[in-house]
Amino acid sequence: MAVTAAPVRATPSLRNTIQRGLRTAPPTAIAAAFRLAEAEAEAAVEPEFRTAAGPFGEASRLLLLLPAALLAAAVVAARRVWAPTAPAPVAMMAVTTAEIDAKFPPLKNDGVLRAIRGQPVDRIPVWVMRQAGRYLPEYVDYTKDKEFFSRCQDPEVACTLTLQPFERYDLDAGIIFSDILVIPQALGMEVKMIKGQGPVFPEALRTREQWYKIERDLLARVGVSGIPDAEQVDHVVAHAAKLADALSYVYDAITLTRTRLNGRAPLIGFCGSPWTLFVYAVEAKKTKTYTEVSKMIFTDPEFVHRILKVMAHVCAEYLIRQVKAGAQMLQVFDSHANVLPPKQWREFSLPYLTLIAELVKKECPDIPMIVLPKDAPFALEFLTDSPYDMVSIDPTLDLGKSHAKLLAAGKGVQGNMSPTTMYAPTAKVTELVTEYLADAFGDGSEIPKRYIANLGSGMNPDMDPANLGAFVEAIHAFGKKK
Ligand code: 1CP
Repeated sequence: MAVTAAPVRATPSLRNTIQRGLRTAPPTAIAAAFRLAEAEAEAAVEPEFRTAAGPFGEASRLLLLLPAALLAAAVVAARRVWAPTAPAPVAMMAVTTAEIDAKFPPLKNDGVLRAIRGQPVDRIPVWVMRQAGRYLPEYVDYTKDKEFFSRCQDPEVACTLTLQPFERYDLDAGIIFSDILVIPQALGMEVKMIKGQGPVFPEALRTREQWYKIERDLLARVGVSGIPDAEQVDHVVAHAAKLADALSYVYDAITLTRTRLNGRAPLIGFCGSPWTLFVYAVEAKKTKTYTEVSKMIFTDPEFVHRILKVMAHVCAEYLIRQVKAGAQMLQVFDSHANVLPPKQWREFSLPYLTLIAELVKKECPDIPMIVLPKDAPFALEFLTDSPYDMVSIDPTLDLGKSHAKLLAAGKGVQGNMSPTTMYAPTAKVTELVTEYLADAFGDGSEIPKRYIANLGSGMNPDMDPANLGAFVEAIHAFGKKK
């Protein structure tokens, strides 16, 4: 009888049956087990039976494959015992904001929270981006001998800087003094804030080998080693909560600041979007072309997704910890949303923004969340049915139309006066703000629902502090009977 050299293979249906039974095992382990089992079975079969169908047809083939199947199951089971698979994240008890509120002084001004929930407010609430910053002489004076990230890492300093603008303005929210780049730092990347240049990563993130090492080092921090490169990512994700411990200085700053705010206004916690953090880490310094991230998304999208997945899980855990430390609302900055064409934004940013909000809301169901897709007007329509409560819009969008659109979707709008307004003479600022609100909302006979006023990208170092005072007052005056 002619003997063919056709290798023995598990039939697809048999393979499926076993795979269904072993769904909890990682696919790579199952594939490896099958390869091993097939080789074993083939070696054990007498040569005359090694034909495509065998002398007794398909039945004998299945019979021959039984030991292979059993062996596959045994190998998978053994692997699970000897090499631990990524643990399932520990289910946490959901925490309500009321439980956290009980630990802090009562809130005297809840305007922003009421606006996010769609409750009536007696004035438009307002805060601005970079309200703690170099436009304030007291900020310059207090920080002159303190390196940028050391300010973020010292809760006393971060608290002082967050509270400084409250000495001057009747603000409706404070944002904790920190930076979006503390996450890459916490993941083990070096970030320097260089005067005149902004953030710089001395080692740009460009290769899989660099990222695998970052994952390996993160796992070593939580006592896990010996995981193959391909499987590391799931282990890192499973340990995201523990990895967020590295940012305990932010949580301490939040607790201290909320206590010292003494209920004057809610405190905002924040993080950067995974995509935005990825851009900073890969480009490494200021860029106008975004060459490196663009090359990466079009040549190795799977690798990009792997990084974004880790970032998203760590961001979510970081935000959850900020809430537990006292943050009363959260904002996610997708500051580099504009780098992506709309289709690619839907692939590389939106799913991770959504994942963050879902993970946070699972554990902190009633925490208000705002998302800022900067300079990406196309993003608005995709955020109307996202888990975010409010979208922060930039000055490229029409306030009235965006507000109506989001209101119809049960969400609110934050934004979006152009910061260039702050270069007008102080008296003119009042006029411009009144006009801008009237254009969007009419004569002011009603205070718009679900609206928080804000100022584009915020205050620049060369802006007059008096103009922010005029801005805040004019916002508050809108809709008030003269
Ligand atoms: O009041 C506040 O807003 C202070 C807290 C805060 C926030 C919310 C700071 C302090 N940074 C941020 C967020 C942040 N950081 C964003 C998102 C907001 C945005 O899109 O503008 C971004 C992109 C960063 C990264 C960053 N930090 C840059 C680069 C900006 C760019 O164009 O790429 C720079 C220059 C910084 C430094 C920084 N962070 C914060 C301040 C006050 C400063 C300026 C440095 C200083 O005043 O000493």
